[in-house]
Amino acid sequence: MDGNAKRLLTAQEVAAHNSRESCWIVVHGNVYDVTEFLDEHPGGSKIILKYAGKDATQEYDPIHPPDAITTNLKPDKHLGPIDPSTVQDSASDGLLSEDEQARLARIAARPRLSEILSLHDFEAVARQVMPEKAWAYYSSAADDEITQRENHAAFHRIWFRPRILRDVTKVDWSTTILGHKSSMPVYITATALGKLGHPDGELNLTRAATRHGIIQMIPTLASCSFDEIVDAAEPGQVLFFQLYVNKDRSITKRIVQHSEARGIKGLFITVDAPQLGRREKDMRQKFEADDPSEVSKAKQGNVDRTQGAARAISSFIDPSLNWADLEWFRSITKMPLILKGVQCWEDALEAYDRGLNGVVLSNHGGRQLDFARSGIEVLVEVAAKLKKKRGVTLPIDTFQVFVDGGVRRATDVIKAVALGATAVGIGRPFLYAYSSYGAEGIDKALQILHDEFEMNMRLLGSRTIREIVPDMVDTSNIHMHTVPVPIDNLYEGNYEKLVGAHLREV
Ligand code: 173
Repeated sequence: MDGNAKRLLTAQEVAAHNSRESCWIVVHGNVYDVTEFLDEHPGGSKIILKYAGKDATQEYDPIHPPDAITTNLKPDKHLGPIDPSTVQDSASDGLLSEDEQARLARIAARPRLSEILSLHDFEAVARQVMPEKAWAYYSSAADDEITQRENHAAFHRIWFRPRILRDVTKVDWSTTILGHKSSMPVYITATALGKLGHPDGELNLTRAATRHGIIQMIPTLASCSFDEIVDAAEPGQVLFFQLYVNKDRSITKRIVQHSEARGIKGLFITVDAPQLGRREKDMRQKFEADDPSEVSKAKQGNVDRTQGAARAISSFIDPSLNWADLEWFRSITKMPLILKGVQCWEDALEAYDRGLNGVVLSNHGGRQLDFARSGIEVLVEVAAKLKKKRGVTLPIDTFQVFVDGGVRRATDVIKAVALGATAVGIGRPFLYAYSSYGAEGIDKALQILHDEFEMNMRLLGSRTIREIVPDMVDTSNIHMHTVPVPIDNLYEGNYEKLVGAHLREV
């Protein structure tokens, strides 16, 4: 709060400032002069001007945390509270609904960051404090969400065989990914619409990646522009790029070559999403808000905004993408090419035979084909078949195998590394960390992972990543999907049950 006492403003006064020349808006009962901010708004001026002279709270909420406006606008632009008695119909004007008041109260009641102990904790907080639409978009997965839960559960079917009496005074969990240093065998994987959770969106991740020496994969459908993200990186900071292939290949060519020119060190071509899966939690939200992002540039033709955020903006993705196209990618870029979304050993070996630089064994966080197996399960068969049929023992530098999906602990990462993965992608947990606590949240999430690595490497008896070997894990049950495992309370407590259709209010 700034020191000056502010007088109450009337709705009529606010309504007079309804143009580009003088633009006031109301958010959460306070009036702001956003005239000078219009062109700085990351989501563009158009969306603000739609609410010039009016209450913008309902539009604002799904895509910004409550303090975004107060931190981004200089104090002299905070004009003061609106006089509620001058607002004709506060319900229809969207002044602080009961739900919103309750959410603000929950934000105020967040645990202190020092009380956050695991990545699960961020999810528990995010679920309660994120705007409903943002939570629905991030947390949702395909159909019955069986694969999403299996991604996590599959790690429970792998058990450790620790080694003892090794001098583990010093342990080092740093590694290299596609030849680039990483402080741990983890990278930040691509997730769309980063600003739904926080106004800085993906930049939270870019900055944290610098601070913690890890690599971020920039998504095609980031809320921030590609160049904004690259500009936010430190000189020399290694970034990868996730690519959705556009039906218009000239657009794809431009994007790929631009990313190479900007120094991107690996192109991860998404191959598990010829069509976006049905994410019913998200679809029930009817994503009608103007999207906050660069994403709009990727849209084509009539956009159906009734099917959730992702489906609304995914029509440009080319379902005709096939193996033959990969030669074209080779002809337009020298970047390492990695297929993201490989789900069986046959396709992994095909990628190997065709000279790709790697694969991500992934089912897109359970958001695509429900009942696809987890990446960690597929890793077990890929490693075995590479050995048997090609005489290759993972990990190798020329064909790196990555896994993502369901990772919540360093032990999950260590299991993947033991089985031959170079590194593991983490997506949702980092979104939840910054959506609930901003930049400090993501710092804390990475610190937790570092702490978990240190302890678990000691307890496992491996001093370096190379010393985490297949003999240290028992995967004999990995393919048995019915093996009972103890209930994982932290995970299950956060998991939001799918619900069926609601009756309309009549
Ligand atoms: O998983 C997703 O939500 C995703 O990848 C996506 C794809 C297209 C548009 C928005 C998100």
